[in-house]
Amino acid sequence: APAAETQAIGEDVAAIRDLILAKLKYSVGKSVTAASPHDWFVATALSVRDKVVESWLSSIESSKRTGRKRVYYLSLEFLIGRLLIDALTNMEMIDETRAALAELGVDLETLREVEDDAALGNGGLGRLAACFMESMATLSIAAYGYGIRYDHGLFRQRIKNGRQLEYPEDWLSFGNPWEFQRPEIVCPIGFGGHIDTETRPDGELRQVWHPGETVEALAYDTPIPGWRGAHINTLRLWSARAVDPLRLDQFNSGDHIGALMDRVRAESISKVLYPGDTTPAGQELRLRQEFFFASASLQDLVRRHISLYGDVRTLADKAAIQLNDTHPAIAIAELMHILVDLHDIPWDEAWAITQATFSYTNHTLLPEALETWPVPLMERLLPRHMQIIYLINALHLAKVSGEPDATGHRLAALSLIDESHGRRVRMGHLAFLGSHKVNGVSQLHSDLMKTTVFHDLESIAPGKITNKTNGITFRRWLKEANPALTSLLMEVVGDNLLDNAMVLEKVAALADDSSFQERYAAIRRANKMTLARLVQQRIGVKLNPDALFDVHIKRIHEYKRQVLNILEAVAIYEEIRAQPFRDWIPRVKIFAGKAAASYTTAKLIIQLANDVGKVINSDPALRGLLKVVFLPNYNVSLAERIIPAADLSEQISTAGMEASGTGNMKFALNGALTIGTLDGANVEIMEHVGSPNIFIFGLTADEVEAKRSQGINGQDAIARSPKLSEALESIASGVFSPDEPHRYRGLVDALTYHDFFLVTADFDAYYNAQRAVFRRWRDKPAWWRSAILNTAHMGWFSSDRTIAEYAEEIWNVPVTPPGRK
Ligand code: 26Y
Repeated sequence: APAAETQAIGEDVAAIRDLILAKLKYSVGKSVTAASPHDWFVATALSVRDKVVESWLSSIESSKRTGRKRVYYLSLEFLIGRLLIDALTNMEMIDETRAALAELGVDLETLREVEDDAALGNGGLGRLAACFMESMATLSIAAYGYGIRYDHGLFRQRIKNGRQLEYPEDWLSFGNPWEFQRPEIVCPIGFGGHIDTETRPDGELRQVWHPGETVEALAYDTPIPGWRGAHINTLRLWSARAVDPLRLDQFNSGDHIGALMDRVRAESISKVLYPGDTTPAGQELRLRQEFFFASASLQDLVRRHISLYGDVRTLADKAAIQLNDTHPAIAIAELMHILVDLHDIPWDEAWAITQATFSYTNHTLLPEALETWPVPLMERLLPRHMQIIYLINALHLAKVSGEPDATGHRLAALSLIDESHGRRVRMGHLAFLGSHKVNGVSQLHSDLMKTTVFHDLESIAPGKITNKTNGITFRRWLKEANPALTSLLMEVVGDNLLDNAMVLEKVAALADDSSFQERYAAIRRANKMTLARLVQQRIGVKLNPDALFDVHIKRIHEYKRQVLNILEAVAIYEEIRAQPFRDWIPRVKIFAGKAAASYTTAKLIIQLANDVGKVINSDPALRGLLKVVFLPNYNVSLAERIIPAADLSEQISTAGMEASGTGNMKFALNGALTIGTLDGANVEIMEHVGSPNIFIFGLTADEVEAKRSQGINGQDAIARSPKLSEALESIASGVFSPDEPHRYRGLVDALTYHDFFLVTADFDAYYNAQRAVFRRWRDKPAWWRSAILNTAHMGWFSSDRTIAEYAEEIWNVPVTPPGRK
């Protein structure tokens, strides 16, 4: 670098060092000698936060000044992870900050590790919201995320005797340096009560809702910097608070606990992410959460619109509201309530504004995840909103009942009310009707939406369903997770890689270049060493970094078929024992993921993975050729460690069931080869990386449907496959659970007689695909060629591309790609 530049960097480092020292002293209140790593973390976070705030205030000012249309992303989940490295990366301060800390004898990597993950999400849907927030800022879209500030995010998972135990997560216990409390922004949220009819001055009638109970929503803002810090958006999370802190009379009369009852009840709304909803009390709490944050967000954005533009009727010109699944769909009824009841807008006009403002993303076709709420619960908790939903439904059904094909069957399918098992409100239907666009998250998923759950609704609104294939932010999932690979790639494509991911295509020209292959492979090797150290620390299992790292990390669910993977491990285990001296390929199967606390089968699958690992890892006959490890407490920051060290990415869901997947993209970008079904975005990944560079196997979505209609008994498939029957037999007979031989009898019986996820039907195809993986692995130049081509062709899966599509085709807002400063 030229001397002037070096000197400028030197000055930057000194200034950052002084700022960190000032923060440590005056904001943390610690001296250099007394400071813990956490103190240094806070001081460093606060110093980068200063730069973020500088740019944040000008972003807000400029959006105001230019009258920009705003995008509101409503999501019950934001699975953010850690923010220190992310903020430093996007503010382009990471090298200088690392150097400044080094001068103080502090290691940035140590500080990275002390930050708690913000785990305000369950899985893919929540992580997508976090990637989208980052890309919206990167593209200078004036966007707000709205959600709930859960006191406790996704539970902490521990594994004891192979079993999952859930513990409360407590991310706020050491404070949160990234957020700003906004005590002046408080929205009243009503529940229950009754409705009066009033006559307006103009003689029209007006419905007035008098809630029986009110809680307050308190705003907390977190700035979200885009790449190069050019634009900063706001994530506004709501915390629930009681109107009165306690009942003083009751407290003074000696009932100290009773005096706090109302407060506990109110504050329970933002207490935990996804409270168990297997009980009626749990279901009610979940609905209260949904309305709480939808209402607060709508009140807040309508207030902002009116203060800027004076007239709520122009809302749709200046605001686009995206519903992340149906969880916030009650916002549609809430906007109608605000427009019709509070602003006296005529119904039809209010409905037009609502439809023009809202759009809805669907993330799953699984029937158990399609939200419906019992009508009696809605009537009790949200009486006015239930009335509004009935009116929306009546007008909607009146429109279609005139059509020639309006049979009772069709009207029942179109209705907002499902009458088939008690009366329930279909939130997907409400979201569909109240939106101008509805999208799926991969091409296959969007196509399936039109033929399955939304078939009838699509027929009365052709063209409303569109596709927006998911993406991931390359800042986090390439640069922050895999800095060494990012540097290598930048040498080839230039340092605008994170501005325009499509430049990655240039890397394809080097796929066969042996010296490039060597450097690419060396980076993988180093990442595997790092992961091996972490595995050793966390679970005490020693891994061979030259083994093939075969990785299956995601929520544990039957449709994701971790069992299929475990069965292959068991089959290979038996083979190695039978023929120990064939030239086996050393392999490590890595699993991680959480099971919902109430999902018994998923928890049994975790136990099976652990039990199988225990036997295999300690069998000397294997001489380390096969290891099976289950890493506890999977979260965003663990994913950032595992993905860059993966050779093989397991994406093996039953075709038609995984809406998209986004982990699949993170792996392929980092150069893992995928073994997968033609499901979700795997289909598009195959189209981009080329079918020779991905291992596709198994039934297609159409074949799954056909097969299921013939029955889901697994006996034939098992009888046809000696390897499968042997593996099932050893699991069922207790080879892996000697302390309780029948532990997996039920699981194996289910696969044998009622194999809904078609594990047995796909086993041989999967087994053979794994052998094709081995053949490629043996041919190292061919393996690395495929890996490099995966990286090279993944640019399209940047969430910048996804967000640009939403901006143009759904939100009607301009985007400004980031540029070099
Ligand atoms: C209402 C409750 C039962 C519920 C809570 C959370 C239902 C669904 C969810 C979460 C769903 C989810 O994470 N879906 C995933 O969304 C990703 C982002 O689009 C997809 O990539 C992934 O395939 C899909 O399973």
